[in-house]
This record gives sequence, C-alpha cells and structure tokens, in this order.
Amino acid sequence: MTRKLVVVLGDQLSPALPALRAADKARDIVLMCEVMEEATYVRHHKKKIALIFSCMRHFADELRADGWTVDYRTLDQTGAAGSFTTEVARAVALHKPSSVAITSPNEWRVLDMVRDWPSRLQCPVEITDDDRFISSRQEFEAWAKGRKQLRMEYFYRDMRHKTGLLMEGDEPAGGQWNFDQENRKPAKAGLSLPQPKPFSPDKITKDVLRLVAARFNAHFGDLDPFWFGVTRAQAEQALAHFIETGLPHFGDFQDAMLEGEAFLYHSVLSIYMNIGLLDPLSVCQRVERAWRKGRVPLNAAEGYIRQIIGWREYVRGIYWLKMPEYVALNHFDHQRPVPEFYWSGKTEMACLRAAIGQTRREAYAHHIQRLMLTGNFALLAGVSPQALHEWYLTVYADAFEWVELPNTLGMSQFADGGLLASKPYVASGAYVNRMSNHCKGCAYDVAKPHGPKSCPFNGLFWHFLARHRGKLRSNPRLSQMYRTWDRFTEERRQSTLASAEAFLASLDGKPG
Ligand code: FAD
Ligand code: DLZ
Repeated sequence: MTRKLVVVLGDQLSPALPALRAADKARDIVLMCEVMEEATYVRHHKKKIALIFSCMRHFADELRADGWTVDYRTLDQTGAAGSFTTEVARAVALHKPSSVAITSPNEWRVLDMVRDWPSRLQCPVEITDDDRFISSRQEFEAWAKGRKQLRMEYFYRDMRHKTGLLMEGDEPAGGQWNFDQENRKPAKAGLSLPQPKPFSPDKITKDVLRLVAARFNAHFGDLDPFWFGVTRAQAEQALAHFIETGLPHFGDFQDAMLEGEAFLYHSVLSIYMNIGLLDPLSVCQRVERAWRKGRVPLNAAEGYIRQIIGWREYVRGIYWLKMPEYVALNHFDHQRPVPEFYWSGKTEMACLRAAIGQTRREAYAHHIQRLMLTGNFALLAGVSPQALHEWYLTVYADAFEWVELPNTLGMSQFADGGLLASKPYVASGAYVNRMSNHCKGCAYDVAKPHGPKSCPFNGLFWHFLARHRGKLRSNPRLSQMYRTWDRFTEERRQSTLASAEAFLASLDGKPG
C-alpha cells in the first residue's frame, strides 16, 4: 500500500502545516520525536526544552483526537544518541512507507540533514515549502534582487500592500506607514503594568518538567515556575489577553525598561508563533480588528503589526538569502568570549544584571534589552558574534536560528557590515538612563564619563568608535559622533580609553 511517513518537527506544530495538508489521515503516519541531538546542539535553556516537548506532546494528542496515527517518540525512547535522522530511519524500517514527507525545516542545519535522507534512507523524500510565513523565500529573493540596500522599511510597505493590513485603499491608515516617533517614551516606576497570561502545568507538562529536571539539570536557566501555554487554545488565550491588556500601550513604551519588570507591554507571543501555535497573519488581523473597533490606538496596532509582517518576515528572508555564509561573518573581527556574567548574572551593572537575571528566570527578555543591553554591551566589548549567536540561541525560549541569527549577527552586532542595519546599534550609559530606571540603583555612575566607577557603557562606547574608526568614519550617521570625539581634549580621550581598557581587562573570566 502507498503510505507516507509525515515528519513533524518541534517548531511545526500547526494543523495547517503544508506536509499535513497534503497527507491523508486515514492512511499516512505522522512521526514526531524528542531527540537528544536537538536538545543539545546548543545547551538550550531548561524552560525552552520543556516548552517544546510539552507542546509537541499536546500537539500529538490533538492530531490523534483528529483521527491521525502518530508515532510519537519520547526522549526516554529515543535515547542518548537520538537524532532526526536516526528516528526517521527507524520509522522507515518499521512502517515501510512509500515516501517520507516533511515541511521544509526552518534552519539551514536541519534542512541540510534532510537533504541527505533520500540516500541515507533509500526512500524518496518530499520537501514542501513552509507557507506559514507571509513572504515566501522566492518572493524575498525577488524583492532583494538588484537592491543596493535591503532596508526593512520598504519591504514592510510591500507586506502592508500584500496583506492589506492597516490599508485604506492604496494608502496607509492614518496617512503614515510608521508611527515610531510616538513609540519611544521612557516608562516610569509605578505604571500599572499587565502581565502575560500564565497557565498551570497539567499532567503532560508535569511529566515533561520532571524529565527536563532529570536530564538537563546542568543546562542554563530556571525550570520553575513554568507558566507558558502549551496548546493552541492556550496560545489563543494569551493573544486575547495581550490585545486586551498590553496592546493599548505597546507602542508608547516599546523601547522602555524598568527594574523588576520583565515584560512591560510586550506580548510574549514569539514563543507561540515560532513553534506554530499561533499563525502570525491571524495575530496581525486580530490586532487590526482591535484598532478598527477603537480598542487600541493606531500607533500601537501599527507598531505591533510592523514587528511581525516587517521585522519577523524580513529577518527570515535575510536568513535564507544569505545562509550558509552568513553565520561566519565578523565585520569587526571581534574575538572576545561571552563574558562569564552573561551566564551567572553576577555583575555590578544594574541594567545587565536585570536583563540577564530575567533571562535566567524566564527565558525571555524584550527587544530593547536584547538589542541595547546585552547586544550593545557585547558589541562595545568586542565579543565574537559567533559566540554571542550561540548564547542568544541558548538562552531564549523563542530562539530558532532563522530569526535569532540575523537579529544577533546583523541587527545587533553589525557583523554583516551593514546589510541589515544602517549603523551599529551602540549607545553609552545616557541611553540606558533615558530609557530605564536601572541607573538609579547602579554601583556605577552614569553621569561620570570616565574614571573609577564611571558607567562602563560610557568608556566602551568611545573605545568602540575609536578602535573601528577606519571602518566607520565614512558612515554619515556616525559623523556627528566622530566630530564630538575629536572635540574632546587629548587628556579626556586618553582617560576615556584607559577606563575602557581597564574595564575590558577586568572582564576576562571575571564578573564585570
Ligand atoms: P513583542 O515586543 O511583543 O513584539 C511582537 C512580535 O514581533 C514578537 O513576538 C516577534 O514575533 C516579532 N518581532 C519583534 N521584533 C522582531 C525582530 N527584530 N525580529 C523578528 N521578529 C520580531 N526574536 C525571536 O522570535 N527569536 C529570537 O531568537 C530572537 N533573537 C533576538 C536576538 C537579538 C540580539 C535581538 C536584538 C532580537 C531578537 N529577537 C528574536 C527579536 C525580538 O527581540 C523578539 O522577537 C521579541 O523580544 C519577542 O518578545 P515578544 O513576543 O514579547 O515581542
Ligand atoms: C529546539 C528543539 C528541541 C530542544 N528539541 C526538539 C526535539 O526534540 N524534537 C523536535 O522535533 N524539535 C526540537 N526542537 C526544535 C528543532 O530544533 C527545530 O525543529 C528545528 O530547529 C527547525 O529546523
């Protein structure tokens, strides 16, 4: 009999997955597997492994309830040497399918593995494009072809036209494509902040939590409390909760940071979108509806939709356009290892302590913490972009290479020499002080430009600009900064560089 083996990966948990749509539940078999190779190719945060395994188990149950036959392999069954390839080989020997079907994996590493399957398995393998994105890989390539600069803003406008989101005919709603100038308010302590919707672990999740505690105890991060949703229904509830409570102020305080507040008005929905529990286009349509009904202002709806149909789609396009060479780029030839305190959180810098502490606890930090705290610091300190890429991929529950890598290498570290960003995202302590209240409780003095106990961001900022002048001097967006540096007295320049050097020397292997 002609029967397919349909392989569903841990970030493909969508009933409308192309490989499932093309299969017959009365005849074909679905294979899902928890495997050591995926859990350890980087030593993922414990919460991330628990999230993926629990969501996989719940999704397998949903498929079974819908009439599918699912061959589900737990980590205990697949063992210490389990990989996608060993498990598919086992299932091919057992079920003797006429072909293997899979939706194209979202990571180059896994796609490369799958391309090897036909010869390894002696069985035909059908790879279907993943159409859970708004722009296909081919569309993005066509958009990028012949352009000198691949700026997100223009791609985003095309996506607005394509989806019709926030459009009035051919014009953007409100007469503007982008309302970012309204979106940079600092938050003040005392704001009444919503929290993301928490869910209590059920029996399946409790089993997974025991497994992760036993097998991955040495991995980074806290397993408890585990409050993520693990089913499509729960992800939908988290979305509805966010639209009601967080979205109205999402735009205003998008770039703000507050001591003791991990989430502010952010949605914490990337974890669900990235594994397939929420469909990104439907999320945007729900947000648009909330605006059309007058429940949220346009700057919030536009800002939110831009992150998804703009940034999320755009970084995916860049990933597939530029891989596999992209991962090795290192424009500034930065070689420093990731500082030890990125793992321990033990640093006297209050802002980094907060961002890394919540990363350990929640496997989450919001965009500005990733970009302007851990990313900014690493770039100024000269951390290897490849080592940093591995750190981001490890520590966040939403981290999958297609989205994490362009954000880290391109947007945050400028390691692609400016393909993604028009200038490096670097800032001194003044930025952190403007956008947060961290500096008030910090052991360092943000107002001090150099010298003992001056905010390390201050010295490092100028050190970075000075040491990379050759590569950056012609960037028009930095010329004002270089003019300011040149106006400093020689004595001030030397003291600033000496402060930064002393701090960098203290970094190697020691808490900052
Ligand atoms: P919100 O602030 O509520 O934003 C809404 C949604 O927009 C997010 O859920 C996400 O789907 C999308 N989004 C926003 N910004 C981006 C962006 N720059 N790229 C892609 N999608 C975006 N995002 C990931 O999903 N996975 C990652 O591994 C990841 N790594 C990052 C590493 C660095 C160095 C930086 C600077 C950013 C990274 N981002 C990553 C982008 C962004 O920080 C996260 O998407 C966001 O913080 C997720 O939290 P949220 O759901 O509360 O987002
Ligand atoms: C991230 C991850 C982890 C930790 N474990 C598994 C797993 O055991 N089984 C699985 O199917 N997927 C897992 N994943 C997600 C995969 O790494 C993901 O499917 C690829 O990164 C996408 O190419």
